[in-house]
Amino acid sequence: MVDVLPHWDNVKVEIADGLGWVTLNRPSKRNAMDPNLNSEMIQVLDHLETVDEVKVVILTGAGESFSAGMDLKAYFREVDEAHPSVQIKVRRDASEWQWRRLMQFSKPTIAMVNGWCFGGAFTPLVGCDLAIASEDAVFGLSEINWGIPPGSVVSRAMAETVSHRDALWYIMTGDTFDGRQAEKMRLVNKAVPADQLRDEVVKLAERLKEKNPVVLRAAKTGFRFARDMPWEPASDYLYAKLEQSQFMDPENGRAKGLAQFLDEKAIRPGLQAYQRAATGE
Ligand code: ACO
Ligand code: V55
Repeated sequence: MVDVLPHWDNVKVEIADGLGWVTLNRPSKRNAMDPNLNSEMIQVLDHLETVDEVKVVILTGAGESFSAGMDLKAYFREVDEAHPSVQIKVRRDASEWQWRRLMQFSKPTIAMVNGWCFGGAFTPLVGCDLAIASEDAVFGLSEINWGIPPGSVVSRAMAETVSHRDALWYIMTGDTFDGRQAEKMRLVNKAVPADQLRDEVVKLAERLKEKNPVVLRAAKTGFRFARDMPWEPASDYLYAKLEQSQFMDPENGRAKGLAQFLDEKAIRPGLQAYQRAATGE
C-alpha cells in the first residue's frame, strides 16, 4: 500500500527522525494567519496526533517570520464585510487550533520562533508547551497600533506567561521586543543566536523523545489543567492522572522504574532516567 501524504497549501508538514515539523507557510504574507491556514492547521494537528512515529511536534514559520499574526485583510477586513455567521466560523477555527487543540495535544509541542511574532501569533506560541526563539526574533502586540485591543485569548495567554507589569506594558504601548527580552520575560524558555535555533530545538526534542510518552502526556496535561483548579480538586485530579498513566502505560514504566531503583539498583532518578529499552517488553 502506498501512503498518500496529505498536502496542505498554507502549512508544510515534514516528518523526520520522530519529529513532526509544522511550518506556517505563507512567507510572502509573513505567515499571517488567514481562515484557510487556520482550518488547515486543525487538520494538520489532527493528522499528527495519529501518526505514531511522530513523538514531538515543532511549530515554526517559513522564511523570515514565525507569524505576523492574524491576516488583517482576510481575517479582519473581508470577514467584517461578510455575513456575521462567517465571523463566528472563522473565529472558531482560529481558536480551535491556536489554543484548544494545542493545549490538549497528546504529544509535546515546541514553538520555534524564527522571526516576526505579532498579535494573534502569541496564542499558538503560548499554546505550545515550550518555546525557543531566535535572539533577533521580533515580538509585538501591535493591535493597539492599528485600532483594536488584543482579541481572542491573546491577553489571557500573556497573563499565563509573563508578569502583570510586562503584559500591560506591551499590550498598552505596542512596543516590540526581541528574543532576548522574551526570554527575560519568560514568554519563551530560551533565546539563542539564529544560526543555532534549529539545533537547539532538535536537542530539546530529542530529550523529550526519550521520555515515556504516556507519562509525558499525563504530566503536561495534568499541569495545564491543574493550574486553574483549587487545591482539593487539583489533588484528586492529579492522583487520577497518576493512576491513569499507571494503567494506560504499555511499558509499565512505574513498576520498571521502581524495580530498577529499589531492586536492581541500576538507576538514580535524580541523575538518570530508567532504562526504557531494558524493560523487557
Ligand atoms: N495581515 C495581512 N497581511 C500581512 C500581515 C498581516 N498581519 N503581515 C504582513 N502582511 C503582508 C503585507 O501586507 C505584504 O503583502 P503584499 O506583499 O501583498 O503587499 C507582505 O505580507 C509582506 O509584508 P511587508 O510589510 O512588506 O514585510 P516586511 O518584511 O517589510 O515587514 C512585518 C514585516 C514587520 C511583519 C510587517 O509586515 C508588519 O508589520 N505586519 C503586521 C504585523 C501585525 O501588526 N500583525 C497583526 C497583529 S494583530 C492580530 O494578530 C490580531
Ligand atoms: C486577535 C486574534 C483573534 C481575534 C481577534 O488580537 C483578535 C488578536 C485569533 O483570533 O479573533
